[in-house]
Amino acid sequence: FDSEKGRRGALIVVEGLDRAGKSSQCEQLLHNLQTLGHQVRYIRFPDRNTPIGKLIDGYLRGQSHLDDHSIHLLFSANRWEVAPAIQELIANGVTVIVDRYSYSGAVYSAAKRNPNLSIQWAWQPEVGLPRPDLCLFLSISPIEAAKRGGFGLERYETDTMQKRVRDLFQSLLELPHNDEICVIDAGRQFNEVAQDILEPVLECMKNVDSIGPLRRLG
Ligand code: Z5A
Ligand code: MG
Repeated sequence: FDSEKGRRGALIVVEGLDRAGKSSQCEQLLHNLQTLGHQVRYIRFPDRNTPIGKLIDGYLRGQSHLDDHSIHLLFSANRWEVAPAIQELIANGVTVIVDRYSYSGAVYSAAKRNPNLSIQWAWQPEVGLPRPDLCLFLSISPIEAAKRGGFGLERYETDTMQKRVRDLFQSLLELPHNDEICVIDAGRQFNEVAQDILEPVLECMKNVDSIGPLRRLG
């Protein structure tokens, strides 16, 4: 459909706080775009199925211990191993929806407050990865998030970590160069949130030619 028009795909990232509904909204967005006839793929990070992803999964479940820098670089490596496939899909006119990306990568590691692991350090391995054309940030209050299922099972799911992550994401959103970020109030009804996501995504896909070729994170 899109490739007939010779248009590249768009790189759409969905980021946000825990239990904001990222994964369920990504599935819904995939469905909505496919129904409209677009070529779309859905990718999530961490991708727990690759050899690197399996190490990350064991760590998150508390089955292994890794140095903070080491696990940080594994999360980044997990993105780098998928980056060529993302680039190829985009070049072939396929829009790629990505569930969590470099922003989660930098923020969760920095939230550990390891004195030798600043957010600046944490960002460096992300430099050069495909840059999102649009990043939807799903925002939710701690009270709303706590009402949703499955909390407290993995390593970072503690109140202290969640608060720090919230503050760090907030400071990232306030940086002036992040013009591709669109904040969505994810504490509402599922369908309302889905509609709020679909509009800017369709707009981005339509205007992707004016952005030019896929950019890289700087
Ligand atoms: N991490 C990292 O440290 N470094 C990195 O580079 C990356 C990640 C990429 C695992 O990630 C951990 O890895 C994560 C960050 C860290 N640590 N923490 N904490 P993950 O993506 O695998 O985490 P997850 O298990 O998928 O949880 P999540 O992403 O936080 O959840 P979500 O995707 O945002 O929400 P959901 O699964 O779609 O929905 C949660 C529940 O809420 C579910 O029962 C839904 O049915 C319900 N829901 C969704 N929307 C609504 C609305 N609108 N109303 C009511 N209920 C709703
Ligand atoms: Mg998720």
